[in-house]
Amino acid sequence: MKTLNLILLLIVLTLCSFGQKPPLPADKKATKETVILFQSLYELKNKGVMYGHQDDLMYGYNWWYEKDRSDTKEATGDYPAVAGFELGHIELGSERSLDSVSFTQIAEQIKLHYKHGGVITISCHLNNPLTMQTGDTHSPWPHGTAWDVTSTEVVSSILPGGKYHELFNTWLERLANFFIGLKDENALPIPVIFRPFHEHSGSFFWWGTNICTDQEYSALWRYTVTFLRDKKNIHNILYAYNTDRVTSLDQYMRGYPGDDIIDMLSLDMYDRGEQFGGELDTALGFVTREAVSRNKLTALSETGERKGMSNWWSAVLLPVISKYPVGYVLTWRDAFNSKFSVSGNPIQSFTEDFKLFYNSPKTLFLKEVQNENIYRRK
Ligand code: BMA
Repeated sequence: MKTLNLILLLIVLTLCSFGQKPPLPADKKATKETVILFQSLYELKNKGVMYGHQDDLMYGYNWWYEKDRSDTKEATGDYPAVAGFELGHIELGSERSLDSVSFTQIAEQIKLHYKHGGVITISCHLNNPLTMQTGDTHSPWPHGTAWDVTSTEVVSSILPGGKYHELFNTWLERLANFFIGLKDENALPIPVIFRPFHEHSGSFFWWGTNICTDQEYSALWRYTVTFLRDKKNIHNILYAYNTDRVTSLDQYMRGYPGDDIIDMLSLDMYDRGEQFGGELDTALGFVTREAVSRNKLTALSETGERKGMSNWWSAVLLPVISKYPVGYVLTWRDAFNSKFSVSGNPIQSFTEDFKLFYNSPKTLFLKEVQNENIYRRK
């Protein structure tokens, strides 16, 4: 009898899976290429973890703007599958980002990486729209920056009805223009993963957990997406929700703007001590489970270590990320002067170990992702 029940159950499950439609992005008007990217990444996360690196294509430990150069490629012979870019200061109408990279160069590298079949992810450390207007302009850093957490009124001041709402709209217009400008050789919009207002569980940015309420945070997200998607008609963006280190799903979901807004559940977690492996294991466990149950993508969107552990890639990071369907893992930028590097990205110091990580069948770099043809090009 038991065997019969089991067989019946298997038949039902098989029939159900035949009828299952592949998941779709939150934006119902997402472009064809954006839908394809979303669905490819949804599948690929069960095959392996893509490696990503912030600003990899524009500068490295000891170089700046050299055609085709990349620290990842120098260590492994291949580019990262995921290229990370930063748009902070685009809101000000500046020509260069807060990391001194020209936006023209950023757009060019995005186009090139897309042409090569890689994935693009974009972060944005927006200035503080409220404190920027006030106070002593000679105040020391972080006055007026994303890291200025001296006021808890910032988010409410830019939402509809707030004193700086119009200013925020101007900022969103500038962001929108950048996204609209991302076109491929056939003038089709390039799909990107956008991760604004990141690390909400921390309180080190003006949108952080103790700096605004969860309702304000959610409203900020909803307003931003509605502006870009519905007002500006931009449909080539997959939106990534993100927190810093968390110890429970409840903490992770505080301020979540909703499944109709978000495409990816991502986590940032840097190695800050012995507990890291265990904490990452727990957090990736509940974040990826929740993502799969909501048909969303996943990523460990920032990680790194600063203690100088020579086998961190192979012995700490790899065993944990291999356990879960993590779409990509990204280490932060190699700031131009290595001694000044705040990225915690140990490629350069521990190249041999990074090669072990690269050679693992679990990790995917650009060539492997090209073979997967994630944009389904003919
Ligand atoms: C931070 C640091 C900063 C940088 C910012 C945006 O984590 O790397 O130096 O300005 O990211 O890229």
